[in-house]
Amino acid sequence: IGTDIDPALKYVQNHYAKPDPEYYGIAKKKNIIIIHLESFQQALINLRVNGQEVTPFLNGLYNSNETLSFDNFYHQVGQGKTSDAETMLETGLFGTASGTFFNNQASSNTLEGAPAILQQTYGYSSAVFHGNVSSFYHRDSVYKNLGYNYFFDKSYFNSNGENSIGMGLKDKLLFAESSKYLEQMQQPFYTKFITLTNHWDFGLDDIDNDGFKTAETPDKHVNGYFLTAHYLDASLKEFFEYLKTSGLYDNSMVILYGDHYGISNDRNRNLAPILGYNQDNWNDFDNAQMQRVPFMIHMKGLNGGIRHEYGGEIDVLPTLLHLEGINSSKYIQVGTDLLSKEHSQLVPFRNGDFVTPKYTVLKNQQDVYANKTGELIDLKANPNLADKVAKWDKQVKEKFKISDNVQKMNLLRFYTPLGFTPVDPAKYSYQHQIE
Ligand code: GP9
Ligand code: MN
Repeated sequence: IGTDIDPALKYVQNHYAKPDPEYYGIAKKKNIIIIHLESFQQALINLRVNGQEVTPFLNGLYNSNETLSFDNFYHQVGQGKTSDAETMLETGLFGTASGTFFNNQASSNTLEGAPAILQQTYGYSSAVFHGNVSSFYHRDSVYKNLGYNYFFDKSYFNSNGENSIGMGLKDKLLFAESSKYLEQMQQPFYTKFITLTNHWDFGLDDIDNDGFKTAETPDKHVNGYFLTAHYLDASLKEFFEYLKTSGLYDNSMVILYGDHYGISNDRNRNLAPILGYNQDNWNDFDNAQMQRVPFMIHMKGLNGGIRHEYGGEIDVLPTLLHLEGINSSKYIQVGTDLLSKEHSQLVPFRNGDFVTPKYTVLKNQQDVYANKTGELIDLKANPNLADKVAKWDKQVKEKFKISDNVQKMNLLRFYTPLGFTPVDPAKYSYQHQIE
């Protein structure tokens, strides 16, 4: 029957990955600052263009021993792009197979999201900062449904003239102008900064270029991508300086992630030479490799390092809850804690392709590549591997089915986790100032 939450509950129980005691609860009641790096791919990390580091600040963070950095972390968005990344991070469920969960169901479905869980468990306040209008992706109503106390959208900032580019406020201004709101928030807080300048079509005003000499490929969007990523990086440097001088740094955990690719597959050949690859041999396997995005957890005193576990955006919320010392097993979330010894390293893409530590499986199991060599494997000559691939494919389909059914049939209205109070969106109101 369509209203049955039991398969989802059973799925979550059977797939729960219990936390590593070394990390469980280490960020309890710390402020949480999530930084959504728009269109930011892992390939930018440690990359040099014309001898200059594209993202020197992020590289420093990535290589810091107070950062847990992941170098095999993939985006898992579908058509909902940014909003799918938000769906996964806030709710532990995927975006929908087609269409956009935020635009369609997220305003009316029952959600059991991160802001509500953190508020109810430890009294966190919560806010989103973003330089686009509040109606985009229906964020205005979805955030209420997630239990966000505040939404500082474009209307809170002066985005006139040179202050904006592309879809809205420039990142440096977003961070600088948000501080007056951030420092007034009741602590501990859970906040999310959704950056915007590193968004297609990667335009940057000359006044915002600090002298970075970008690539000169035949693709002006690829060239622009390095410039806007470099600008985003500088905005983060300034924000961290602010966090340190304000003292917020000392009791905050900062989580940074790239939401999805910036350069689409049909343009990757133009990117290839900059990354040191031969563009003539570029293929689907290489495209799949490019779906890696950064995931970093930074906190003063953290025992960090670069981790090689495979994972994706769906795994962030269980990871975050365990860092907070909250057992995630009573919530309907289909990912697993990246820091758990029991973490599942089978990483599905929203189109059904998937990656494991050893293989990349594309086109409905038709193309199976060995990650180490990039070679296509003949499954007919490898029946054992063929069986494994078929088994993984079943697991991927099951994971999506559980997630999709919860959203399609609004199943969380039939299941309130012990101790959780359903969110009443009517209790939230955001005053969007008129410019
Ligand atoms: C829009 C911004 C970009 O406000 O978050 O969304 P995207 O186009 O990347 O989905
Ligand atoms: Mn995006």
